[in-house]
Amino acid sequence: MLSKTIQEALNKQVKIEAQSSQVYLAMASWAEIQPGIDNITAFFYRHSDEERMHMLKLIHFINERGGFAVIPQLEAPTLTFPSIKHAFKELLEHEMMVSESINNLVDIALQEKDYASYNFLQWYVAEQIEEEALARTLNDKLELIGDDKGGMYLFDKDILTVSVGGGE
Ligand code: OFO
Repeated sequence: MLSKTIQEALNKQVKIEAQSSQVYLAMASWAEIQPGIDNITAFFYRHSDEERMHMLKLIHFINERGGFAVIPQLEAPTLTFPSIKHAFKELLEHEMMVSESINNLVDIALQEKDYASYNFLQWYVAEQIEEEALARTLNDKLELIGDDKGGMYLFDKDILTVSVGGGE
């Protein structure tokens, strides 16, 4: 059985994962109407789907442990971006915020001596390491590319092979 404290904290994370999915969905829709970045567009859509999986995983965990997963109201995401670089910068900042939130949640699980939740959350800890590293790599590449159109063409080509992270 989940304590009230851990249940509330897990539900807060449900909202953050749902919000992440919404944020990347908005990036995908914006990218889709920009010329020549089909693979970047697909990357954002994939990322949005992955975040939905992260949210669902939490929802099932909460409900299976005798809690109640609350489907949250979300905030409006950023809809348009001055450039692709700006969108990826926002993605990195967002992931950093998510990592902080997961770390906080792990702390709460320990304080509550809820070792089942602690164990469950390790998957998210590992996932955040991967997601942050990926976001940093992509931002570094974009920094190198600058305004070079050929570089952007290659970036779009390369991102096709990038794996966004597991939903399992
Ligand atoms: Fe859910 O991993 Fe990104 O936010």
